[in-house]
Amino acid sequence: MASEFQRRKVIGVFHAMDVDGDGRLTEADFQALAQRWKAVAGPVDPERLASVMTGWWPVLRSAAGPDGGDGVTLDDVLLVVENLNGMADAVSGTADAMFEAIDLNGDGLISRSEYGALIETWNGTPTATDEVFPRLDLDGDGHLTRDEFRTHWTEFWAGDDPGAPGTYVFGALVR
Ligand SMILES: [Ca+2]
Ligand SMILES: [Ca+2]
Ligand SMILES: [Ca+2]
Repeated sequence: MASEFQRRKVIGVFHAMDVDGDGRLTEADFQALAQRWKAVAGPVDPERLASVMTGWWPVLRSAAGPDGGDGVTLDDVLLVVENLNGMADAVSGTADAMFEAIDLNGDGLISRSEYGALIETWNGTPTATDEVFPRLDLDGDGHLTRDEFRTHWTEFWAGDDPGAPGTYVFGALVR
């Protein structure tokens, strides 16, 4: 079972991914997300980004069972989250594609403003990140490195530690 903490952590992301707001994730939501990303992406190959994002769709859909055509619920997503420890390569590959999409100026680092653009794109709405960014910037040098980002991304999806900075990788403070 996913913990109550994991549920609270994932629910905000679930709503951000549910682009049409019907409470279920469908392939159409994934395509809409991929389009949103393509519009703002940094030096990442847009086809690679889209394929990484839509690549999660069959995984989620299979968690929804044979009737997955009805869409994927929050509980289905949590089922996948519970099993991510066995999918470390897929998780870090997604982190890397996201990192390259966020790195708008292609200098190999995520600045505070690039991070702000990430969260805004992900949520589809302006979101304050001043409180969050310093928690993610582990060495305080004003940037997120690829390793810092990968650590946080993996912690968010596969971890269960409320004290870990990765809890805040999507900007929102889990309450
Ligand atoms: Ca939906
Ligand atoms: Ca950059
Ligand atoms: Ca740093």
